[in-house]
Amino acid sequence: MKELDTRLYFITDGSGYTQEEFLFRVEQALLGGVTLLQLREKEVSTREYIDLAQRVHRLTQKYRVPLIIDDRVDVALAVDAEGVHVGQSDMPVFMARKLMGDKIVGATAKTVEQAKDAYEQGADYLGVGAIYPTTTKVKTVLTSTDTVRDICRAVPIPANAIGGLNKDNMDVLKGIPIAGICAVSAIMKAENPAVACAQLMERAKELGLW
Ligand code: TZP
Ligand code: MG
Repeated sequence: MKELDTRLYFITDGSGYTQEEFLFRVEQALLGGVTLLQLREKEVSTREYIDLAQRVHRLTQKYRVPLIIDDRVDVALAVDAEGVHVGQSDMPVFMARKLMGDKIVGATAKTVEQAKDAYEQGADYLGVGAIYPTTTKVKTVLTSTDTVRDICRAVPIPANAIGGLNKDNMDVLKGIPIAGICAVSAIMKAENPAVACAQLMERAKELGLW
């Protein structure tokens, strides 16, 4: 299994920000201690996605944080990102694995069956959720914390909880052997992303999440 620190997995959403503001927030989050970063931009052209991914990659390299590209294996390979994340309606995990070689391949799982399937196809980690309703652009259904626990027990790879999580509602994860949490809004929309990251880490520590 890969050495992968998924404790504080920041997923981007640049909507509403200029590129300058966006990159500033990404760097603040890196300074705040995110351990893994996913570029997830839905409404940009391929050229813009590559351009942005290169800029973000320069930042993640500076802070030695692996960069994961959402959905787009071609973009991940083009910018030599450290990995890709595929959802249930994206490229199947085994194909992404074949194309990505030894790089990181993450997958979304909402059920134990999907989790086992992703693991067997070669996923390195799982994103499990949504734990809470989310306003981040995503078509998703809620996943119970019991399912999160069952998934953690069913597969040997790290599983992260995702969806509507913030420092004030993470307590529902207490006692569940997740490897980390994923957050978009709690970091992206925070007044100060660096402070928000530090607070998320602090709260996770208080709750003994990892
Ligand atoms: N997958 C399940 S929920 C979600 C994704 C990408 C969005 C999470 O965003 P937020 O803002 O942390 O709720
Ligand atoms: Mg996707």
